[in-house]
Amino acid sequence: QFLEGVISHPLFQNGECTTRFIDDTPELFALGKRRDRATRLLRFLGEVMVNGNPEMKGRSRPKQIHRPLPPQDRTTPVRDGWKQLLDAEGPQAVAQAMLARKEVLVTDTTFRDAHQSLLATRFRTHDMARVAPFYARRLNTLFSVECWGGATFDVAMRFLNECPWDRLEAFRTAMPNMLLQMLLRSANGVGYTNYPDNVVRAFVQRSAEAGIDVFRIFDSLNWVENMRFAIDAVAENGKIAEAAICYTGDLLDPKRHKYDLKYYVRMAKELEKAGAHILGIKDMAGLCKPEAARRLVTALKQETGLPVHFHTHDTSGISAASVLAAVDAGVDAIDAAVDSMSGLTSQPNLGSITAALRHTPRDPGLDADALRQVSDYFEQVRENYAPFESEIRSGTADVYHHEMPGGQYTNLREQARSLGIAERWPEVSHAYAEVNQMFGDIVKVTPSSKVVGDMALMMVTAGLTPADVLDPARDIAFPESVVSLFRGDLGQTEGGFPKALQAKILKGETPITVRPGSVMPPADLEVLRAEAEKKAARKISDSEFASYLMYPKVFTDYARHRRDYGDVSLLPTPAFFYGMEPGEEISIEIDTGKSLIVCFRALSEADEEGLRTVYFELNGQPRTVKITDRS
Ligand code: 3PY
Ligand code: ZN
Repeated sequence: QFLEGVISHPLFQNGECTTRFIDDTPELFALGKRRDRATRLLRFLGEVMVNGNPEMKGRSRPKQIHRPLPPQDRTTPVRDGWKQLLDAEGPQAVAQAMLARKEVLVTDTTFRDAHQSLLATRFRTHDMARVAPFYARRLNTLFSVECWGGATFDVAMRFLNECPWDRLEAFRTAMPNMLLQMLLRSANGVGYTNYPDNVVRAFVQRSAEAGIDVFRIFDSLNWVENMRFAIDAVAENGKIAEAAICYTGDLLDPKRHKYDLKYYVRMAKELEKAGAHILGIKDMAGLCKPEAARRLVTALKQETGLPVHFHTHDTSGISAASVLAAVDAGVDAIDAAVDSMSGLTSQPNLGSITAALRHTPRDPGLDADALRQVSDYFEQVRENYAPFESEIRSGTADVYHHEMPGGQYTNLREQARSLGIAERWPEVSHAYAEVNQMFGDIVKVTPSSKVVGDMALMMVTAGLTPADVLDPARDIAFPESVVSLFRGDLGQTEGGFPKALQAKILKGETPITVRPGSVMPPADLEVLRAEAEKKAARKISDSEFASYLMYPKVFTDYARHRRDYGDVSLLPTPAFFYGMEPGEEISIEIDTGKSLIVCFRALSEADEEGLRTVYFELNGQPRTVKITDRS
């Protein structure tokens, strides 16, 4: 390709080149680099057209594929917002401004929790980044855009072959006036296990530098000891530490004493002392009924001096009532998802909540027309992800029985499906509730929820009852995640682990009762970086190193994919998942203002070596790639 560039260069063709031609003509290298990027992307498209995107295996193609156009507004200026207040005056000033405001503030969760909970976290950067500039102009009065962390980090690399940091950079550039929010699992970072303190610190620092403003920090067992370190790290970076209390059980039920109002107030006070700027109520399963929300918000507002931010899921179908009750009780901020991405296991409906509050003293004052346009856009976007939809059609009161987080519900159903027990879902969800009781009624949210899910699946597939599991005479092969939980690797549960079950699971091993980070040796960052670079076969950036620290294997696989196929996040979603139709043309913006125009022409039959030729036009020039047919 480089030679092609030399030969086709006008100076070369006119015979005007000297011996310094190559040294003096840097665009030859740029051209080569661009061609190389194009070749790799064509190879990826060819693979999808011949063998399918591996992500689509076992899933059916949507009935209709859309080419959604994001709403545009080039006239409304990008006005300063909460981001500028944070940058100029710091997190305390943001907290004070929240408390001083009469109108309720709103966080839009569409870019993170909504698709995590509805579509197995599969939204690609391409579909979100395109609408982000519209947010900056027309939805700039949102308190924040939750767009990063949680499961998005892992899924971006593992299944979408995207760099999560590139995604963050795209959001940061497009929304310079808005607070970008992430979900941080305290010592579990954005992973499923406790990391050494220096890894958590490095991760928080890199996230802050890369553009995160609000860190919603929670611990999967509500163990404040595990949250302090993350809260400190966020504050050290001048960002907002929203420390979240995970809501579980039912504080209205006089028979359930463990998670009562006193429990939540005690935890809130500990978090306030630990340096939180905002208190989050993280109702990850959507269990917080309207009256519970009213009492909880009232108590937290009375007992602490912090702004309170309410997050819930609509699994039951009545979470909007809880949000409105929280607003009535004086909550400072609420979470919702744009209409077409709301409801069921996702957040309640942003447009409807805003409409319900219009002409009331707490009217959030959002632009209804802009919300409608964004919702229309995401309606089409969502249809392109139809293979990832779950089959849930309605809200269900069953959630009060199993207490499964919205983000886990669809995943666990999918796991049950892959184990061939899809039709036994009611048994799985019942087993989940039984496991929770066996484990001592614990908080269930990533990663503790995964442990409960692993155990429930094991019991259903092995035909075990709780009595079998607890029977001292019966040998049980507990999943590794269960052993780890009872060893204390994720921290301590409220009221402690049930002793007899713990002894059975640990088989004589002594559990830890201190903060796991306090006994874990610090990671040797230099050695790990060298290891990461060796595996990636190149130098890596600080961000990529942070990815490696969270997910060594996933990052290594992602780096290999990137080397072989380039930056596939640039491809439009239909082409990425489903390939292209003959005659179809797509534009791929590889750099600001620089696009490749790719047209798919035809696909040959396999030759005797099993190779198929994919015929493209790249910027009007014919190009072919040969792909092994693995069918
Ligand atoms: C996550 O940790 O990803 C969650 O969304 C928990 O609710
Ligand atoms: Zn959530």
